[in-house]
Amino acid sequence: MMKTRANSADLEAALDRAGLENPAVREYVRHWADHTGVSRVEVVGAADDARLVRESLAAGEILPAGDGRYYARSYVKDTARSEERTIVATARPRDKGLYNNWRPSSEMRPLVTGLMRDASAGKTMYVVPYLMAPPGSPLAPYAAGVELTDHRTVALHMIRMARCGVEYVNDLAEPGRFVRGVHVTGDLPNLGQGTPDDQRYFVTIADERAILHYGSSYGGNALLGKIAHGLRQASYDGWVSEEFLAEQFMLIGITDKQTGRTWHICGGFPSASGKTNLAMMLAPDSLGEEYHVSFYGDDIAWLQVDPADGRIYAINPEFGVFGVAKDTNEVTNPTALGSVAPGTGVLFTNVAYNDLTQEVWWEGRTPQPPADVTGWRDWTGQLISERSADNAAQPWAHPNSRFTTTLANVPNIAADFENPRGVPIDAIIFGGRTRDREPLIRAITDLAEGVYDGLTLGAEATFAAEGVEGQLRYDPMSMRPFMSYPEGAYAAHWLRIIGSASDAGRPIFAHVNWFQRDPDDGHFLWPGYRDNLRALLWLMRLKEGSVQGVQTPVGIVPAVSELDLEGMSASPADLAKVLSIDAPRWRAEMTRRERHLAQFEGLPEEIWAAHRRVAAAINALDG
Ligand code: GTP
Ligand code: SPV
Ligand code: MN
Repeated sequence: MMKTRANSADLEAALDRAGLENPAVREYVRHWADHTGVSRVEVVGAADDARLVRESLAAGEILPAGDGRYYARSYVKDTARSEERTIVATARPRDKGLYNNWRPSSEMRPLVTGLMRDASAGKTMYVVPYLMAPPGSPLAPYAAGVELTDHRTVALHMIRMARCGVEYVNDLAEPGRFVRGVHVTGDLPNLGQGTPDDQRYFVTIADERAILHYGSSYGGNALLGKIAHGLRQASYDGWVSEEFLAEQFMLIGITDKQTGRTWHICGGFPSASGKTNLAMMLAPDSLGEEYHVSFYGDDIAWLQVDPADGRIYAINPEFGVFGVAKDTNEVTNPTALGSVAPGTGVLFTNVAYNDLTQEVWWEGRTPQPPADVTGWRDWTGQLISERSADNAAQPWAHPNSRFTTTLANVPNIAADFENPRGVPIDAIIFGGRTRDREPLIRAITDLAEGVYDGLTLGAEATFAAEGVEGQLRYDPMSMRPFMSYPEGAYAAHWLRIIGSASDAGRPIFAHVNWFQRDPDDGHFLWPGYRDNLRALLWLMRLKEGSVQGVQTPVGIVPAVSELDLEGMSASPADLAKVLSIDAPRWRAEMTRRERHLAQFEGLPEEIWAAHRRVAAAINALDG
């Protein structure tokens, strides 16, 4: 059957109807509508959400999951970001780093545009104008974008994850200054995912501010505002302009209810290592009278110095949460459950779903899966009751299954989360998912040692990206999958931006680890989740001078007596372990770090000096 192409009169009428006035955006839409061969074009924003939901339900693309909640399955081989297929392309070979999979744009643009030619034939192109910043932010000039997608569910996700509407691009000071994101789903069953014949390409052409993603409709592969723009493009822009940092960071406030003082902390943990959970943390019951944690962001922060007061300010450029479902329950994260309650418009992806009751379930939601399996299907759509014996032990939900909900639904959202200036940062923390060596928390006061600590952040691999779970790998500042320029320059840019804060405005650094385990029985030595607040409160007290901690070669760790442990259960032996420095393990780690850092070209001498200082101090330790 001949598929009709959008004719130019209909296209112009669609743009007019939506009030899309920016001539550069209109030209961009025309070009790609023609190139991808779509049969219709529709401009959508937040105001279209209810209608798009109705249409998606009617088409069976999403299913109802109770009142004002929705469910979708992705294609079975399309369930996580693919790091091997993700590429940063520019015209400058000197932009090549260790992790950014750099390729010349002269090679990548024709390749991907070739794959996209007529690849959306017969489909609708959803034009999604968005802003990755609170409106009026000093960083707004870097935040405008337009995603073109041929997938309606992707548009629904974008509306939840970013501020969407024509108003964000109509009045740009420079009409042509917006990120051009093209998302073409492709023929998912025939893309050879994970084989030598893989057809997928997720390319950010950073020096042209263009994003071309082909071959997926899942998460960061398809929601281009989020990590492709919010992290890869933005970190490149921040570096080239020398104005800001864009990092895979959560952002929270901790308020002392008695004094009203709020501390703001941001920090990076690799994918699926606890950012969302920390940002949604409730104070432990025993501290709930005294402290409140507020949510600003769980995945991305942009940081800039305000010369007016010399402090670092952070914004969350996002408008929603794309959170890991696994292990989310009333005990671990009641806030997350509140944010996906009836009426929130939440979209679940790849969890288990019950056809008859419209309930959803995932591993860790309850200790055991529902006893009555009637109506339950796993994330692939297979009825649990019809599973073969071989598959009986398979999880019902995909380990990277997620929920997508807007920030305003998060029960502990900060009152000032839309403040365009952002919030002043008191501390920057790094945390890996590591089963040994890394103590609960170690504070670092020296700038170069803080940046060095971020560069040597490591974590065990998770299911957020395709790959092997459990293997330790370095993930500098939790940006390894999102790095857009060379690591040496990245370190120098960090030293420059944070170093331009005034002395009084400089944040303290810390490294945290909630995931240390007993080597014998594997239990977590620290209870984690809500109790993590205790470590952060200690850090704030340290910064203010009311506790001293214990100096070690890798930073200051708490004395047990300095941690507020009221109402918490952990054995004295476990506590002692998470607060100690294991000299032999650290010595072995320093050798690995040396090899890791040596791979980075042009690493600033300050970072090497920090490494040598820490290594010498560890060598001087007993044991
Ligand atoms: P991305 O969205 O992939 O960037 O991940 P994230 O860093 O936001 O991770 P998230 O908070 O979603 O946590 C991932 C997994 O770690 C979930 O299954 C959590 O239940 C688990 N987790 C988070 N915090 C803790 C903790 O303090 N202790 C333990 N044991 N597990 C935790
Ligand atoms: C991550 O993998 O770090 C995420 C999810 O936050 S995605 O948007 O798919 O990148
Ligand atoms: Mn993330």
